[in-house]
Amino acid sequence: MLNGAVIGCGFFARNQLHGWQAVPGVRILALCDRDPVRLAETAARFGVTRTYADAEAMMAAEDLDFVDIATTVAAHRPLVLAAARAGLHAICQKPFAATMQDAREMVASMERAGKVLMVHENFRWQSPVRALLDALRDGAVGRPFFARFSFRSGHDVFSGQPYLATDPRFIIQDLGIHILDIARAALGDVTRLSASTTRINPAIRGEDVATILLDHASGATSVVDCSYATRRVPDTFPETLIEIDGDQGTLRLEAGYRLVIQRDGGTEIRNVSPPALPWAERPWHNIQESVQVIQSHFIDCLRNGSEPETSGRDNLRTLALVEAAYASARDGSRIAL
Ligand code: NAD
Ligand code: 89V
Repeated sequence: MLNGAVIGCGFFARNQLHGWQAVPGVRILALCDRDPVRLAETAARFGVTRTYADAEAMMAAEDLDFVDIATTVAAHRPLVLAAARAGLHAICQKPFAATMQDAREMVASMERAGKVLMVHENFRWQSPVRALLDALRDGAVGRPFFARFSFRSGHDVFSGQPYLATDPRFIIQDLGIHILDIARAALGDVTRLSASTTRINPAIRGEDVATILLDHASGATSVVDCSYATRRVPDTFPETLIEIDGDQGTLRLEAGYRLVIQRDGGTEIRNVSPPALPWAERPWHNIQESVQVIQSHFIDCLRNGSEPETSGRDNLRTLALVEAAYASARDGSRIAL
């Protein structure tokens, strides 16, 4: 049995707590939040009796194997460093760190401690995205030379996550980070990038539209386009729509979780809808299922000693794309990675 604790009992943590209940051989022993009301409510809802306001006190007092950090980004660095000092494995929510320097320090501290660090970068673990990646890796379209990774919605994300309306950075840091990570998972690392951003919603502080052009080391080009200002019916939140052109055919992940593979004059259409887990709420069920999938991956890695696909070290490259996109949008430059 592996013992874990969840730090941060806010909007998203309930998905992580539901997820843990379904991962065999794991038990969440303790919860931590600085907010006593959220802590008590979450403890009661998930039947966790051991609760703490202070994460380091919890790490010292409990017999833990890992911590699951579900706070917003400002607390990620101190909590990962504390986990390293306590000799615990850690999962940390995205965005992994506020700066590249912090991120490198977090990765180095866990490597020195000899502990596993995974970033909760769950979009590439969504089962529809996974179906597309599997088809691509199986050679369904040959060598990919172009792709578009698109997330456009008018869904009200601010009511559940009010900080998204007030943070100076919005869509690239919160959502684009996931889509850039999917682009990396599909086409590999990026050598050059340029980006344009704008803000359509006058009631928020950061950018809510971003268009990013990527050159991949493989020679492929891709576009990552994100918007929370798009009025469309039906709204596709929270689907990432993907098109990939290869030298042998095309792959499309279309609205409604339809995977379309065209090759040699033929068309194959697969329904790759994610299962709606018993605790899930539509339309979030796609994201919610991926939480359970990424948690299972983390536990598999702890058991077999392998590095998670979305490890802290891997995530440095996704985070670098976020930083480069903001830099490019600021001054119009094309950035070499
Ligand atoms: P939230 O503000 O609702 O919850 C964060 C909680 O952490 C709060 O209750 C706060 O009191 C607590 N906290 C902060 N610092 C702490 C500390 N040092 N010690 C103990 N408790 C502390 O935030 P949220 O919307 O749940 O988002 C949390 C993270 O999850 C963010 O980084 C967000 O980007 C990410 N997120 C990820 C996904 C995904 O699909 N991967 C979806 C939504 C949110
Ligand atoms: O996944 C996320 O990080 C969320 C949302 C899908 C709303 O952008 O914040």
